Amino acid sequence: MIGPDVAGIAEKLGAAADTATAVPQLAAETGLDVDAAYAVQTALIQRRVDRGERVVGLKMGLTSRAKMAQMGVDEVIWGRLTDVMRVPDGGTVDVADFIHPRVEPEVAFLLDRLPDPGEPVGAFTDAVRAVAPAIELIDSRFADFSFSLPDVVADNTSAAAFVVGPWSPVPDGLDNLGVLLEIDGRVAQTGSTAAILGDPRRALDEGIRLAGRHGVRLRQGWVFLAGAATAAVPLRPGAHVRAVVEKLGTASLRASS
Ligand code: OOG
Ligand code: MG
Repeated sequence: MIGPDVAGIAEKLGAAADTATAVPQLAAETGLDVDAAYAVQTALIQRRVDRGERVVGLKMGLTSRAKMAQMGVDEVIWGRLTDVMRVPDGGTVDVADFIHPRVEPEVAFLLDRLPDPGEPVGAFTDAVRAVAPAIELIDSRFADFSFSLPDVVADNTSAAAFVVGPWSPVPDGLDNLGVLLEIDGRVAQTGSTAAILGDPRRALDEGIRLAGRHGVRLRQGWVFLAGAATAAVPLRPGAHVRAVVEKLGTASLRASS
């Protein structure tokens, strides 16, 4: 049997992102399973690397029930972050660059000395040099922001842009910090870091394990987004977005009008 056209699907999803044009879901029609979807994601990232982008980190998706419920997919997934996706803290994004952008509050880790694949993570403070509040801007390339598990994996887990706030040393507990997402000074979502797999530190174990299955090893100096603590909120032109994480501070971005 001939498998799905990995290169062709990657080209289609890459072009959809480049032109900010939604495409219909494709996994069911092309027989794409989760493993083949990660192969598409790899090809999609290679396409970016070929034009000069650099992989600078890894992101987890659907690590909270709030997100699983919002998206109707109940598996933890991971995707790649590149330098071009990074927006400086307080920076501005152009909503016209995206199809239907949404923002969500996250916790970021700055990776340090990581264990070899297959070894336990050991001390979190060895593996992570610093932590920060973060905002992820997600933008599914699928129409209506609606997808199956292999669709969203192939689409690099909707990754589009991210903002990392100021780094702090790893605090004693990360497992129950209050999280707020504010839009134009109004609270849009509230949650806790406990929503992220019970403790966002667990997201790192999952990231190492799940990416390792596909031969991807996390690197020192990479940014790691542990996953949203709340549901995502549409980003409107002109909006000012702040993610506030107790003990860690604030990350912010603006959408051009
Ligand atoms: C998939 C990506 C989910 C998260 O933090 O849970 C994600 C999506 O919701 O489009 O990034
Ligand atoms: Mg996210």
